[in-house]
Amino acid sequence: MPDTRQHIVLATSNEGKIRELAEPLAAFGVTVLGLKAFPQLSNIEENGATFEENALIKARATAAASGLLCVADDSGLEVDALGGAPGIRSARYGCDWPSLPGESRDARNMRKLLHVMAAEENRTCRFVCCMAAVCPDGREFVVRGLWPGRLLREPRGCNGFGYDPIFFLPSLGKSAAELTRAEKNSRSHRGQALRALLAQWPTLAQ
Ligand code: ITT
Repeated sequence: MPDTRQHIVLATSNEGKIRELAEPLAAFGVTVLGLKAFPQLSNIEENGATFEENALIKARATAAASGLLCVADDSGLEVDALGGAPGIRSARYGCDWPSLPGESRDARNMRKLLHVMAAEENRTCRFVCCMAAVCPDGREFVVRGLWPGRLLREPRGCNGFGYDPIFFLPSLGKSAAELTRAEKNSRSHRGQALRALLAQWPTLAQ
């Protein structure tokens, strides 16, 4: 049985998210377990209407099943010209498009978004991350991070995951997939949300 003070569960099966969060939390002496450690929880239905609701749904279900402090995030890309889409549907955005042979879920999502946005000049967008922590005693915390950028017209770089290769940072002249993990963490929506959560860590981990 994992030690309840030194282990937390990150309620995600997205390896990219686990990689981004495990490192900063290790500095607090905290080991991050992913959902793989709890196979009975593989199908939590994210049926909330907002990032906040979905993060809480995942964190509550995982806390109840594991008895550990659970952190979940719900995140996505909001494109202004599309009224905030794909938003909470970011992970599944391309699932109504046929896959090319060997194409990943992330690659299909980007291919659809670049096609839908092909004739659009307004390319402002932002990554949003809501992170929820649910303690074994039922206390709940929710924080949010925003990362503004512009949508590229073709993918650049091969770090990161998801929409990183088409998310451009004008101030750096690079896409998010051209940043190292540390460079991304220090700026990203998830990094901001995580820092807001860590600022409350002594209260959370009581
Ligand atoms: P879990 O629900 O298991 O955590 P998921 O990938 O389904 O994994 P979300 O529901 O939060 O996660 O969907 C987020 C999607 O938004 C993700 O799959 C990416 O397509 C995109 N996204 C979120 N954060 C991102 C980031 O830092 N870089 C690139 N794309 C990101």
